[in-house]
Amino acid sequence: MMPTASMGLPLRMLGLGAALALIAGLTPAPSAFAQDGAELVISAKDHKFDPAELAAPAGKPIVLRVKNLDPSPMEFESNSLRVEKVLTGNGEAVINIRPQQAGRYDFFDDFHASTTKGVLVVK
Ligand SMILES: [Cu+2]
Repeated sequence: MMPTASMGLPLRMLGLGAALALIAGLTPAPSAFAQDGAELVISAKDHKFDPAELAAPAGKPIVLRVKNLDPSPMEFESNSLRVEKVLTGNGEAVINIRPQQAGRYDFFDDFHASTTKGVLVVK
């Protein structure tokens, strides 16, 4: 019994460490992943993106942090980037985008598609 019990604790601690590492990866501090690419932040308020235009380097992974500052849910969506993510009211999400070629990539809030639009410029 004793060897099993004493081995169980380090395993649980390892699990906690991995969980903390995951949480740490969601903080604004630059992660190893972001150092290779770009980390961008965008918010939506009164159903408008701020900023409405984002810029990122071509050929590098992009980490996009989306903050919904409105009390109603939104869906961050881009057909060209193949991204679709629902956010709760006042919710936040981190979206990992694959390296892209230079170009303009439209995105929008699919729940408010006529008012909430933006573009990611990759160059
Ligand atoms: Cu959608």
